[in-house]
Amino acid sequence: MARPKIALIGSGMIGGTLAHLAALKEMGDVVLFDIADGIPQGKALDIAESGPVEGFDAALSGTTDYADIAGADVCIVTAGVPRKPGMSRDDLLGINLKVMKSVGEGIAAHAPNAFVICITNPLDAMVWALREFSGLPHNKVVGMAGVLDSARFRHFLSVEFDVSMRDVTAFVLGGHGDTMVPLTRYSTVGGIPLPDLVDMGWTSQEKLDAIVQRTRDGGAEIVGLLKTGSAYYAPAASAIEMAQAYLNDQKRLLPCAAYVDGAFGLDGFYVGVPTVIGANGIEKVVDIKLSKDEQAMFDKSVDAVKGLVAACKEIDPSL
Ligand code: TXD
Repeated sequence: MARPKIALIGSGMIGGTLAHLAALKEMGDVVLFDIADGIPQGKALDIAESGPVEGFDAALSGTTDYADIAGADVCIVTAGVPRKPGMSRDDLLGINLKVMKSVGEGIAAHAPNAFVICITNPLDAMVWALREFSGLPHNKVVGMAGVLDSARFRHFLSVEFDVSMRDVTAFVLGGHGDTMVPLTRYSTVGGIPLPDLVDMGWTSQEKLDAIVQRTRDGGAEIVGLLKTGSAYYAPAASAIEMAQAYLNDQKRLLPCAAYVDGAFGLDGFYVGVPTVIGANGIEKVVDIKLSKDEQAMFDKSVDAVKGLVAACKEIDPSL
């Protein structure tokens, strides 16, 4: 049986890290695509040459021709520009929307049966635009944000509680922006919900609120430190977890920017929600009951995403 084929559309900081992780985990053969000739080919060759040392078997190649992604099982899209200090994710919309058009057409032409994971920012609008441009089924196009935002939240909590990061679970809803909604009552340490840990004196509400805010600012904190780009190790690891859930039919319950039609009172909209990912892509959107406060924060987040989608339609009336 042939190995799965993973196409990485965009071979920059996240794309290269995705290729490296996919090879190390022997997830399948990897094709790196970019418009910058030489970058995808060089990174593919360099990672391939680490194969004998790491002990993985995978065919890696780089290309600037969409024909080479033909038949990909998974496409992970990072094509576009990242933000610089002082830029918001939303500032990237104009440039990256045009990129999504060319990427969507390339995937539609050469890998229409792929599970597509969009990473490009502003994520919630770009994943919607990518789905529109590609015409792929809604359950096969998803955005990566919630897994990353939850991972950041879980990391900060594990430091606060001095427990293994593996024993912290977290739930983040809504858009991948300042309006994201970390749900503390569904986040736990070893199954103990965070509010109980506050009552047990493991932390204080003030410290918890500060951790929630640091999670919201997680991207900007790294952009401010790196100065020349944005985060790429944790974003890549997060997208790989989603790709593995699809390729191995793992039925993982993961927070993703998915197409929501009916759940959460939404009628056809991409936003961060709990999903089940398996061999059919997004197999389920988990419609949880939100408290009044949570619903208000979620609605605010949905409105922010609606604003970005409206801006996309302004720029490209074909949407
Ligand atoms: O959680 C999340 N979703 C975010 C997403 C987490 C971190 C970064 N986020 C966004 O991912 C970031 O704001 C950017 O929009 C993307 C990619 O970030 P990365 O750090 O990988 O950017 P790079 O290193 O600049 O790589 C982008 C590559 C680069 O090699 C360009 O040549 C290429 O994209 N590029 C294109 N490829 C194909 N087609 C077109 N049109 C194109 N334009 C640029």
